Amino acid sequence: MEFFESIKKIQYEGAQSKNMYSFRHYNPDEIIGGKTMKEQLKFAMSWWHTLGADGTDMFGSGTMDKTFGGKTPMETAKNKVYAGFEFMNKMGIEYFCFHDKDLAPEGESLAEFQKNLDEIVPIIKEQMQKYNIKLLWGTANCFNHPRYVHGAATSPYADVFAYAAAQIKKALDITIELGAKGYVFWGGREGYETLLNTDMKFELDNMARLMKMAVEYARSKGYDGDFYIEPKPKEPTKHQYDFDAATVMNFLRTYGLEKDFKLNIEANHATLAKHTFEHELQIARINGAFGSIDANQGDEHLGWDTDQFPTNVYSTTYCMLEVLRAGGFTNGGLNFDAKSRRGSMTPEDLFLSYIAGMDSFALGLKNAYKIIEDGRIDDFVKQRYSSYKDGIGADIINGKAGLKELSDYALSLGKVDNKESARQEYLESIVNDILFGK
Ligand code: XUL
Ligand code: CO
Repeated sequence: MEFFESIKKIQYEGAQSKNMYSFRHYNPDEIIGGKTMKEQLKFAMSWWHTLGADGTDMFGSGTMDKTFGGKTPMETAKNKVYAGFEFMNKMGIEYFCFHDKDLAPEGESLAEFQKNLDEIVPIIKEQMQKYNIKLLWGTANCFNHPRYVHGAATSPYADVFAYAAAQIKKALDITIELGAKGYVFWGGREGYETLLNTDMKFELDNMARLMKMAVEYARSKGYDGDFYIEPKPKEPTKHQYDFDAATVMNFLRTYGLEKDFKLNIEANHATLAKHTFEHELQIARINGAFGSIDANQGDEHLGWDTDQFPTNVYSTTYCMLEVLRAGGFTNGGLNFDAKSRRGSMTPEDLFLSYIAGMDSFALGLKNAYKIIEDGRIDDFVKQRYSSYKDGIGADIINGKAGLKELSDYALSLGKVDNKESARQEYLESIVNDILFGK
């Protein structure tokens, strides 16, 4: 059965094409920076948005039919598998990501949920082999059900902690079974609404405990991939413990988890934390924790997580600059944690949305590579710090000069003025010339 009959496989046609059901910029086999675009970008489909999100929002019900013809929850779950693989195949997407709950209905009990998963996972495995599509990462949804109202690992109630542990164990089993090299923790309810009822230290300790258990369990099953934390400052809780990349790094080091964990950086989460996407990526990179990316964008006028498809090419350019500087993806990739707008409700919109996102990232990759090749920005930065290359600067770096020596040196200098320009506008113009100059 074909679910998207009106759509043929999306092909690269080049920038001159006016066919919006083609890639104008993403040419999977074109080499950029020594690798094919496909290898550099490692696009992944998010199961939840793509096959699940039906346009429901705080004020209205769904505008899209995501049952894929299923008459029962299990039939829908099975049809989603076939629809999802048809979609990925037509888009030329080679990876996907899931939450346990996206794949199969929870039913009436944990045992029933696990039984349902055991029925669906072999179908997914068979489709993965058929289309040569891989799993980028798996995760457990420990935030949606009312039992998680006060948290999962950070719940004050031990039974809830145990339930989350059971979900994570099963999600890890599936992730390992399907051969992924990534497992994500996004702490949707791991935060607080008010400190008046919260023991923050206890909750943070428990969050680390559950992560340690996950690492120990997965490693005992031979899993050699990465674990990721996905930072987000707020929403759904008022304050989330995984606030931003720097906060998460501190958490990982405090609890000795930094060897097993990297970061999964999401664009819209960065902006909610009042950071740029590239800031969060750079924090991950300079801490040796660059892992994977949830590709989307927020709306600068709205203070919540809109999960829009990324079309801002400056943002994809600065993102890909960070990815290239990090040496590219290893186990991670670009997962479209993005949904078509509530008003973009047809199946065609799903394709158009993904094409828009993939083409925007293809442009970002090409631009980022050009910026590196051009070299003027990197040279400027290098030059800006060149006073540390020799003389007193080198003594500071090599530990040869302490406060006493520096004080003596400074006294010998007389007046110290700093008239060096930071040249921000000049650098922004270089970026524009590279992006838009002929
Ligand atoms: C929520 C979010 C999640 C994670 C996975 O804001 O980004 O979908 O990516 O749980
Ligand atoms: Co995400």
